[in-house]
Amino acid sequence: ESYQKDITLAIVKPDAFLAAHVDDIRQEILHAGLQIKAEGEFVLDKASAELFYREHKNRNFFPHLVSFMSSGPVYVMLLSGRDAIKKWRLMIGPTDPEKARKDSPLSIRARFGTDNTRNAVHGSDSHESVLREMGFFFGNYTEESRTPADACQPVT
Ligand code: DGI
Repeated sequence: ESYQKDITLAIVKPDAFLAAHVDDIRQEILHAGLQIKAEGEFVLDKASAELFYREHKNRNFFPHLVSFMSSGPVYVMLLSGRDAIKKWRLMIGPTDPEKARKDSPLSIRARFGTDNTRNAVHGSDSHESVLREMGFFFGNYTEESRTPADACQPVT
């Protein structure tokens, strides 16, 4: 269904949040013709970061990833618009900012990312991920026993 391509979840990670890039990134999203349907600042505790990235739990970089993602506030946005998943993935660029600077120099990770861990932003990679991830932050998620409603503090 075309609907499946039309929402995605964007996260400004702690590095880009700390560097005050949230407003720039928000503006780029809107200029690209995507809408922001829900948004908010969150602080992930370690258990929430582990749950969010649990598909990587056996990777050697997992502890580093989890401590980074729980090191400070993140800014989460639910985006909608035609081909939102693909569009946002193109805007953010490759996972590794070094590769991004070579292959996709205008991408967000090329401009704001530092290394494989501190890569500025997240984008969902599939519709299944969108559903899981949006529930994680914005509710209506029943598959998991633990959600940010229990574990994350929205910052006001
Ligand atoms: O969807 P992406 O964020 O582009 O990439 P992913 O889902 O494969 O990995 C999720 C995050 O895990 C990624 O944004 C940064 C971290 N990561 C992935 N691969 C590596 C990595 N971190 C390190 N240090 N080394 C890696 O090879």
